[in-house]
Amino acid sequence: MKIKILYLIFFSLLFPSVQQEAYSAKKTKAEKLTERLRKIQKKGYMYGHQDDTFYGITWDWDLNRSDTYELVGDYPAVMGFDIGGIEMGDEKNLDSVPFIRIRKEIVRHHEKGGIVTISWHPHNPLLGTTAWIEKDTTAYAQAIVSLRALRQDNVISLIKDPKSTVRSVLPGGTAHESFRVWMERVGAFLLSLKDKDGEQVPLIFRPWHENNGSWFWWGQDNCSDGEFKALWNMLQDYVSSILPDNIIWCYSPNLYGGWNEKDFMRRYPGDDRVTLIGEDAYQWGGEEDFKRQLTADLDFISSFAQKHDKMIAMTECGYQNSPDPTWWTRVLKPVVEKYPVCYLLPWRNYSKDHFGASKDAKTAKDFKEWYKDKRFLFLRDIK
Ligand code: BMA
Repeated sequence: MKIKILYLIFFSLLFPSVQQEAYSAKKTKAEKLTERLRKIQKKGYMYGHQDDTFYGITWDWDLNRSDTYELVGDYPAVMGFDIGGIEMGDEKNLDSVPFIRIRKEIVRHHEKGGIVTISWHPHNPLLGTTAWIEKDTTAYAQAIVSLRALRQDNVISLIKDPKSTVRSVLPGGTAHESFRVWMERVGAFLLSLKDKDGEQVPLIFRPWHENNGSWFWWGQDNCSDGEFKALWNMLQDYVSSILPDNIIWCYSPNLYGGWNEKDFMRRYPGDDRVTLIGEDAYQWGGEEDFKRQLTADLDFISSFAQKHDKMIAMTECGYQNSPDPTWWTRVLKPVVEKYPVCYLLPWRNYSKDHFGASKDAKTAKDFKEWYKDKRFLFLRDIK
């Protein structure tokens, strides 16, 4: 045994590349992806886009099309996909994209050298309505009417309390068992993401996003901090039990306008549970407000990330149908450039409502200007 060890040491000293190889073979896919992101981050920041190859401003469902490619001649380095609907066993996601196609594009983007990120907008597990609280009013009212007819007063009082949904899926809750089935469906889909060699696709998973707002059933006013963390852990522990190797977990609250340690830590899942800290930051109102809030948040998040050895990204962003032709280079670029942002990912270009770059957007020329910047990275730049 001793001789064997000495022999190994001798050889690895002689051939450091062998040592290197043995070491990198031991790393998980998630660790390799993390290292890759860190390397890329030193070169610049990547462009990402949600649903890039499914539809654009003037087209739907064509194969081999991309608003990004048609504008700048390259694909986004990061592509975002949403699996909302998988929990119901649906064939299509909440935005009508067939899961078969989502799987194909994920694998394709990975095989081309791109980076994949997945979000999940699950239905309300207690009411069966959508992930959004405010969109639920009709369905909610209907549910109450039918429950009254059935004299199910105890269920009515349960669903009237917005805090009951997260509670119901936690262990011991009324919807826990059915939610386990939902998690299994998520797990089965993630498990099915394999490349042509049968290898699991490495990916960034970003559940329970924008949780500091209250528009989703897992949002700020709809569960306690402890319940939120229990929800996070339950999903992460389950998914990690079947896929321990290939997933980077990303925590991405919404634009806050001035995080501080106390507010941020309230729902932060913990250093051992998160690799990437994202923020979803759209400009909905005035430009000055947006810049001020985003700067304040990135100030905090970037220094928090540095202290906690994490990376940061703008996991959703954009200005819907920007009427301002110079929004990219005048508003977003100067803020992004000040921070070690790994990628920025404008949301989808669906019908007439678009967030990402496109030749059909008013901002086309401006985006092409930004594209020329060597630090702005697309698929070819990260291969
Ligand atoms: C939201 C909107 C919705 C969509 C959801 C998931 O921001 O774009 O229309 O269903 O994302 O993609």
